[in-house]
Amino acid sequence: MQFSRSAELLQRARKSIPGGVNSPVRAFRSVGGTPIFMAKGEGARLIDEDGNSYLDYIGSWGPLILGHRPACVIEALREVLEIGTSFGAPTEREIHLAEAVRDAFPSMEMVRLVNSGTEAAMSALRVARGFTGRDLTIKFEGCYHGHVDSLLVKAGSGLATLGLSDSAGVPASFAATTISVPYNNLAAVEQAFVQHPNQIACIMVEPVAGNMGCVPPAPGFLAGLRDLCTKHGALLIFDEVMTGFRLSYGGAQSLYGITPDMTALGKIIGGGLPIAAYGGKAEVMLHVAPEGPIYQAGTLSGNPLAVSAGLAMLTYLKAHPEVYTKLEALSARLCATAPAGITVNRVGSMFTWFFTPDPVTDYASAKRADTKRFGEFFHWMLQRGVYLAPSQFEAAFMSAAHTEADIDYTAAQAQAFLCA
Ligand code: HOZ
Repeated sequence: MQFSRSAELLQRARKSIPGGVNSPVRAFRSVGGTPIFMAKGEGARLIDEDGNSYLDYIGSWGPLILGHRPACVIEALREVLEIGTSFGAPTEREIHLAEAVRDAFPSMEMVRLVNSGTEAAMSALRVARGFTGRDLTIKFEGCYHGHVDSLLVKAGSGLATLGLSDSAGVPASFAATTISVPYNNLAAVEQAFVQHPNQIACIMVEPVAGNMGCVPPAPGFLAGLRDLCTKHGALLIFDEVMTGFRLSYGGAQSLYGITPDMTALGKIIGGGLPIAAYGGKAEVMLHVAPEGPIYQAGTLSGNPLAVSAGLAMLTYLKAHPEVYTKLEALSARLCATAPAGITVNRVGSMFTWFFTPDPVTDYASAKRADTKRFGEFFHWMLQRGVYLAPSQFEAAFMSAAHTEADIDYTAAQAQAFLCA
């Protein structure tokens, strides 16, 4: 495979965009080589600027649960173009989307639409602080909640990929409001509550971690967080930006039967366009401006373009529960082929091949993976037309546009690498 056009574009991009990319993981820094510039997506495939075709297991980092350009979303976008793209004023379709979210996530009695997962997490955090009158947050090492200042502490995703534990530019006083503890470690959470009585506003957690690679919650972990929050008067916030509408229509909270106080959503609720949401109990959300004193706003929030795409996606998913059966079957088929020396973590259609023989249950165990070997694997697969996340510390995502033949091809390429 040739990547000469991508290489050329990178040279040009680096002159006007830091690193030539608009989000750091895309730069291939931890796997080496040149990021691939994409020209087109169709179904389960991406075509790059050199004309190479790939089976796509990134799916725009999660939202493309139906693959690229699903007919329902494209049709909705065509229709809305006749009406307008952004009014900065309320529209009826925003109500429909908020109702669809409430219907799928009964814990979200009230919903506010925003534009990205970062905004959703940041806003939920502010609301938790404003509502409780407390300043501290518990988060988990290796979890990532967007590039919110105070949450860039031992964060996963891009920071993990680049080997950074914190970001420059975050004042120490902001970082000091975050207590970071190991994922799946209830004792550490309990200790934090004991050490900071009546100061912890919330626990922010990815109910299935996707940003240190895929790491499932241990049995009892989420229920334990729920109990601790209730006991100590803190809010439990589920960051379901990745898991919402993916692990099931009602997300991880429906899958595991846990009711958080607040939820952040993104990715799928935009059907591939930028939109996100946060919400929770009405008694909490009624503290958000203009009803209450916690300020949060946005010109593009609820714009008709993204709302229409999201609504089309959610409507389709609700009407087609067989999508989830298919995703489960395809993902199980692919992950069943895990060879010796590799640990495969999977929940539904999110999964990671960790290059370590040992269980991966938290950030420390994820970091024991052989990232050099992962980089070799990544390029082997790329050369054979399989596009994986260019980082050991990201999840792979299956789409309903993948076929059994795609899965068998992917599995065969992976086996060939591991047996070579
Ligand atoms: N940090 C994002 C995934 N966890 C990657 C975003 C992107 O590069 O688009």
